[in-house]
Amino acid sequence: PAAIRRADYRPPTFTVDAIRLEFDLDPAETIVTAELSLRCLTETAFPLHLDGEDLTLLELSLDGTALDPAQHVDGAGRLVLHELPPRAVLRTRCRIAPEANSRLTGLYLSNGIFCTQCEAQGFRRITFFPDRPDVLATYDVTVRADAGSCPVLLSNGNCVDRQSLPDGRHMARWQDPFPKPSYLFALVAGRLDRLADTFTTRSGRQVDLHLYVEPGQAARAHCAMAALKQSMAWDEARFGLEYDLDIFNIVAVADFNSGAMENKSLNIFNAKYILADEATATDTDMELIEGVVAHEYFHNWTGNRVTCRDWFQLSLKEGLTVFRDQEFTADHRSRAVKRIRDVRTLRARQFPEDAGPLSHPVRPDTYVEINNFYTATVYEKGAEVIRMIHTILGEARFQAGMRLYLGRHDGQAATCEDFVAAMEEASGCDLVQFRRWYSQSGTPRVTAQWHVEGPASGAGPGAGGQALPDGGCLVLTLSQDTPPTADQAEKVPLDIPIRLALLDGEGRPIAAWLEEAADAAPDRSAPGEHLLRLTGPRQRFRFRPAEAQEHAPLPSLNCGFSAPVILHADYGDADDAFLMVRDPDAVNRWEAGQRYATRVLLRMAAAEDPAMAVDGRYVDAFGGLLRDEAMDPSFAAVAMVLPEEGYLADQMAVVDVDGLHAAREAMLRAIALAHRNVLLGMHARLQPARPYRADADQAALRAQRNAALALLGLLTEDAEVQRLVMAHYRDADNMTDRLAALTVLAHHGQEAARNLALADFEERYRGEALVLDKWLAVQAQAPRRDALATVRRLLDHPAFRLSNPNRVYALIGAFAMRNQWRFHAADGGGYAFLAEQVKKLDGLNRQVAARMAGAFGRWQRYDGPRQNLMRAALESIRDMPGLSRDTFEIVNKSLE
Ligand code: DPP
Ligand code: ZN
Repeated sequence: PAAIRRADYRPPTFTVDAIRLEFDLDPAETIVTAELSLRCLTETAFPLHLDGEDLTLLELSLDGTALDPAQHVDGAGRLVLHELPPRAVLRTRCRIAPEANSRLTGLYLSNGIFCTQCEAQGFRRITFFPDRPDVLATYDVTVRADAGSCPVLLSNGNCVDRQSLPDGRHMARWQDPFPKPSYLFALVAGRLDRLADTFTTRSGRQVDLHLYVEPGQAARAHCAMAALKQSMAWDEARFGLEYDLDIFNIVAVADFNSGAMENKSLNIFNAKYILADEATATDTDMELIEGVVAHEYFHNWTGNRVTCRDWFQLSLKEGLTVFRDQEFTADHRSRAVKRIRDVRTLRARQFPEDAGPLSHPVRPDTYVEINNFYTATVYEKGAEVIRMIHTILGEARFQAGMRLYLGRHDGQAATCEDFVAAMEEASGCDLVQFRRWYSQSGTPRVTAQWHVEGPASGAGPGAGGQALPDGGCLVLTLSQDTPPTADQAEKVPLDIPIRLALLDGEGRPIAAWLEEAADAAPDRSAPGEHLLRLTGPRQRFRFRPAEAQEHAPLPSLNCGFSAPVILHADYGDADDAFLMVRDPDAVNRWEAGQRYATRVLLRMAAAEDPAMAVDGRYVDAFGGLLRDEAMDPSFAAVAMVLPEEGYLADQMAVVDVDGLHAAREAMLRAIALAHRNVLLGMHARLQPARPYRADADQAALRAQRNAALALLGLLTEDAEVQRLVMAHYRDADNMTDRLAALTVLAHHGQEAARNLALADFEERYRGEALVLDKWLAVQAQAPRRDALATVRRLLDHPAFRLSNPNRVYALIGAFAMRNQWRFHAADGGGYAFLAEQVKKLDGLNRQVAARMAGAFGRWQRYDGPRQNLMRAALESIRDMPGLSRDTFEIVNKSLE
């Protein structure tokens, strides 16, 4: 399959001003009639190709003259017109088969509900069309279906007509006044229950909010509805952006490839990101639901009103909208903890992507299959790029830039360059070098060194290297380099915004002047904080404290994770032990603990017997965290989690799978043993209110208490602790607590307790597909020697279905991506299993297959025997006859 290049972009030769669509819905044979008002944009526009895929063209006419369908469809399935007047009306009648559509793109059936997914290129599976985001048309859509099986008929925009038809059918007609690209088209028809509410915008528009779910599920839609209203209010308050129609619909379906889709006024969601109540969803699920509902709603401006010129610009809408949803969550939950979670996600998913065979810039230059580019780089790193612009400009100037960008490009298909240009113009800030973040792949490494200089000499360490006398200064040297990546050998220096503070011996920020501050933007964050811009390969910054200091100041660098870089700094264990309790920047306080743990765990993994090499000083430092009762519980909960095995693996030249696992388990056990009573006390003290309340404060208490439980759970032979875990499971009045205890029991419990809990959970939630996904995932992630055998057995469980993406991610994905120890078992069983599943999936749902194949991406980082096994697995996939373009691209790049 041929690669598509950004450099080859050409504007369309024809556009479609308006499209009228008529659907006669039927599971096996749906008839789609389309009338396109075509308009020529250039002198020579022929031949015109309209995209089409898996369509049977029944009739074709141009300006009322019938044409022979057989003469106008080429070998690639496209509709070809050799001659056209400058304006023409093209009418097509096509047949499609929704019930045979297992790829879940285009028009398909989910539990008997007709629904669509058109991003990125699904519309061509519905009708012939220039299926590219820079062709914007108005849509007029008539849907006809059986009234009994499809009482609800929805499309974008406003409903303008609704009538009964003969033969038990009925119709609805929808018109969307906003011109939109085809990827934002949506249609839903089926039997659905509705939760209704309203929202009045600040200019007084009353908007009907309708949330559609499978019958009987409406009571579980309240969390999503509340999130929607909160999002609408927040976007007005923080970004000044209002909703623009009188109706906003959300539909939740069971079978969906991604999280959700922002179709104009008719968002379609994976039910996983809508349905929640305390009995079936955890606090984390609810936070995710809020975030996804917000994300899709925010797309109405950043994505829909201003869309992307081409798919290389995907981050224009995704990076920006992720930034917006992150800020939404930060503004009404704990900002620091939200940031820590996002940093963790970035490191777990994006840094490895940048360092592996699938690396690509935020704005890619080439792709084979666009669906493979809905990546952590485009989304999460894209959001980091927006966040850095926000950091450099500050909120007020950033918002001015947003107003200019949206005002200038409203109704258009824009580029990343358009966005940066607007930010630059509105703020007066120079972003010339900064633009490289869009074009350069790879994670920059920033190295920091510092020393004290005395007043007289101006060189060498200050008195004794410790104190900083009057007139002395702290010299900080920052250097950057980006290692070559699979897609780009040459790298250039980036414009990296580094927030930092200098801390005194008590951890308080010192007031200091930055000398030679030419590159520094004015300070605008916390007092004593500085914002540096590292633009060259190596720069020195001299800070002169306002007063003499008894101790050499300790820099707290990259506060709030101001730049998505890998920081190598001069910190030792003692510095980190200090910073993990004293750093006033919560993100860096967490960071210090993680850095310290990482160092200790890597040392342990390298030892002959990791369990014998436990670092007692780290265990003590961890105790300091646990005993700090003043600590915000939501922060404590994240600070009590050791770096994951996958992250630790990324820090090694050659991954030591077994050593890392042994080291981490040994450290967890040592912490639990040493601090057993503190943890028991924490578990007893942090009793959330009963009955259950979902709010953030209560969720934080549960999170910290469950973090204590998870540590205690390592004490498998401690009868008192094990009774406590069982009681925690049994007495839970919500899913957060029940799942926390189930996880402890399934991962570390003794056989009898483990089986009891797993059987109870299975029985209790029989028929609750989304809850049983958790049950599948817990078992797939178990650090147990029999994990693969269990996963294989669960493939035959009635709760599992290979055709449903959520089931696949819960079982196969959890095993391959979140059970590093077992997936990478030395016998290669995990690899053979994944290859088998990818091959089965590819014929069913190529997007999901390609995503699963990505789990092999890091194969070159393992030892020789494992590399051979993974390469063989990849080759066996690549050589499968009829392999999809999607999976081929991932596998082939991995092998290159
Ligand atoms: N555009 C979607 C989203 O990220 C992806 N399906 O919201
Ligand atoms: Zn999005």
